[in-house]
Amino acid sequence: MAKTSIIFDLDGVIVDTAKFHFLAWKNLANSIDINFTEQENEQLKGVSRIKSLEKILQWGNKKLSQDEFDRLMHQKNTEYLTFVDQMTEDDILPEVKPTLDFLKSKGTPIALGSASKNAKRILKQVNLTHYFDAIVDGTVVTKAKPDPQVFVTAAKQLNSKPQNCIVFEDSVAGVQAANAAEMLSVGIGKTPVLGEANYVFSDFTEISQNFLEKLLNQ
Ligand code: B16
Ligand code: MG
Repeated sequence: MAKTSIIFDLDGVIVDTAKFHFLAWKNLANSIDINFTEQENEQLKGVSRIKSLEKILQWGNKKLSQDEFDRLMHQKNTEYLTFVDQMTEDDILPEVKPTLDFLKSKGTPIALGSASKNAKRILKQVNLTHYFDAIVDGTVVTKAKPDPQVFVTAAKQLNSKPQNCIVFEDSVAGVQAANAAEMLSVGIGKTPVLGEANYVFSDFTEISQNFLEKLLNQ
């Protein structure tokens, strides 16, 4: 039987950096007189930095020169990184580390599939880098989720066929990307939002070793 590989999204699955993205985007939007709510932030989950700023400008009905656009992207990321650089292992979401330990103990190939250009910095900050056999992030991918590129690339790097990969994702676009890659998708979040996933759990405290074992053996 072919070995099952697991691909983890980062933000919202391994760590909750969404709250830092929200603060940094809110400050930036407010600085150019655009109101920015938590509901709007939901729509930025899994979305690249460029696309996020494009959406915020659209909501605020604003057009900017390329120079100004680049300057604001840089400003947002600088503020975001001040939060990231204060993260510790305590910021790893509940039961994620035991899950990684369990998968390692079974010899499961593990990859990261994230839209973030800061993914490696975040994994290092919370001491999780050594769990990953492949890291595919926003510095590598050219097509944003829901395009399957990020997960297809991760599978290739693990020498796995897509049909043997399972993706853990918290965003709608990410679940769609996993489905488009013909991988089994496990949504982390709320069922009404992630209804397209094969399975949905609120978080890793709801995922038993029994269930993981079944996934690995199917
Ligand atoms: P950066 P994921 C995504 O991470 C975030 O969900 C999304 O809100 C963010 O805009 C994107 O990364 C890009 O992040 O600005 O750090 O390059 O969920 O794909 O791990
Ligand atoms: Mg995510």
